[in-house]
Amino acid sequence: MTIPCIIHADLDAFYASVEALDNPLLKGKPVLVGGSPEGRGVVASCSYEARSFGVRAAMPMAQAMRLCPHAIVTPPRFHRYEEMSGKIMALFRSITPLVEPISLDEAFLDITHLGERGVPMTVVGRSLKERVKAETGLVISVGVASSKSVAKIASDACKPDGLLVVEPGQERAFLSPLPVKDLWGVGPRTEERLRAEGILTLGDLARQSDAWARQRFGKRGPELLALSRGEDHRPVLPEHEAKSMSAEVTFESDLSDPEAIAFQLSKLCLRVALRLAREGVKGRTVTVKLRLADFTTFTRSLSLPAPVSDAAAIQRAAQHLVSKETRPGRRFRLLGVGVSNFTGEGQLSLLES
Ligand code: TTP
Ligand code: MG
Repeated sequence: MTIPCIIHADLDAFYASVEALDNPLLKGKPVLVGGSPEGRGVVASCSYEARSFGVRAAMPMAQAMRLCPHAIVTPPRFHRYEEMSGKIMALFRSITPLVEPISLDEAFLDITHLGERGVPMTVVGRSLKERVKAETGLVISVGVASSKSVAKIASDACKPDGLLVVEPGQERAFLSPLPVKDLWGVGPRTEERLRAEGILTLGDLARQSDAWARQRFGKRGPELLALSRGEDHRPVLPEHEAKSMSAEVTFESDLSDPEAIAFQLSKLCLRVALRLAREGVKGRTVTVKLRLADFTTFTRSLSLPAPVSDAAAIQRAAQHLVSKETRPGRRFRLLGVGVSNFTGEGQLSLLES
């Protein structure tokens, strides 16, 4: 029987690393990416230098600055992160078509075909890390294992700049000493409930019976038990079909003038219409994405009576949504337009491709 070989790759301090890549003055320094310390901003990403002062993601920026007063704070540049993410995912896909992106900076890769050919997993992992570094300048941590769950825990455990291969048969020994919160799907509440039962490590959990787990956590209980034992048969699912098509733009300087916004919107609608035409699909839902000067981001959607694909129709709907959000003094950093809820002849070919 073939043993699956799965990689979980995750960029180290993604946003902060991209900032240091683009501005070498930030290299080796505590860097915080997020909202301003004066406002109610939080840390989205922090360099490992900042982490040594106790700074963590999702911490209020003001608190992070108290812990690390000499940190350099920079606002996020989502466009740039999306661009880098695209490069990394393309690089992953050059190794295997079976790539399942989980977020901008992490993905599962099914490399069972390389394992079958006898390529050692440490060699695959090391060469993946080297290629990412050489082609993008960024650093990834890589976990390799026989399942998604174990690979993900392995990459988390070896950060930063790590490579950890859990050999087949060693899953349970690897997981056993780790705290239960390291398991995907165990949040603070489940952790607390397990602690109340005296269960602190994955080894403690792995020793329980299915009946015990079902009684306490319902259907999810036995699933958690299986994961704690390193049993996970979920396949790596590459993205097959586009479910929406969108375009967005981050402005050089924030926009508040309704006419200037309408002009930008018209350009975005044209881009989306071109992409829909290329795929031969129409969509019934038009969505706009808006990001304010303070980084508050939200979307507004409208479902139309009939599917549309032409720029003018998309623009009418998008403009209607945006007009409700523009008001004097409100400044926008980013504008996006998307069409989804596809129907039409093209849909079949899209699904097949
Ligand atoms: P993570 O991979 O969780 O964090 P990271 O890449 O900054 O650091 P590491 O993986 O080395 O622990 O998230 C990826 C990006 O997602 C991160 O750079 C910024 C963004 N993000 C937020 O915006 N808010 C958050 O609370 C978290 C956790 C991440
Ligand atoms: Mg990361």
